[in-house]
Amino acid sequence: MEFDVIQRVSLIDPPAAVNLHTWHLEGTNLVESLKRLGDLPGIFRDARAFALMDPDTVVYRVQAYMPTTEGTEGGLYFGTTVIEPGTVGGEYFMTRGHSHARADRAEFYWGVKGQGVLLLLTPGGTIRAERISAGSLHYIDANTAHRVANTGDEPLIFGASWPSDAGHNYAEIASQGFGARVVIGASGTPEIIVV
Ligand code: M6P
Ligand code: ZN
Repeated sequence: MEFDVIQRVSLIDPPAAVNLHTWHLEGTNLVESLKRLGDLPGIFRDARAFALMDPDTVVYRVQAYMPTTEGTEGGLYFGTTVIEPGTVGGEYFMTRGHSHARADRAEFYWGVKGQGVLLLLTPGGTIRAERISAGSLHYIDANTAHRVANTGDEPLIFGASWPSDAGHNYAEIASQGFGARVVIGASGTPEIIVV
């Protein structure tokens, strides 16, 4: 069979790719950040234990594929976060945690590898916690602050996708805290304590 060719569309490779083993992103428009303990003062409860640890210790890395300018309405971003295993005085390594600058923007997280906890906090002060493991899918509702702790003994990898006009609001959590902490409990397993 023959087609009448009006125009040929060239077939190209997309500008970015995800390595499905490591979830490392490759390509263009990638933004990367690395957080060491020294970048996270005041996040963990035990300030004494924190002060005794090496501030150069890597806590987590983020890679984000940002194909549109930050603030663009209607766009999407895609990210991968790897949190190292460890604790500060028995409190698991975790992300800084944030709400969205445009608070009415939602987000997806999903577990790739390892074990963790997603803490969720509503403006009314309701705290929820979801278990993260390979394949877990987490819908972070609008107006909900979110933070992830690695509760396992290997790196925790999770993916994320959020609107390009969501932005980050770190001030809210910095001033009022998260209301809950993920710690090693008496039995040696993760416990969520309200503080
Ligand atoms: C996910 C996304 C990012 C976020 C990152 C680390 O990849 O939610 O927007 O930056 O986690 O979280 P935080 O910014 O709270 O340190
Ligand atoms: Zn977010």
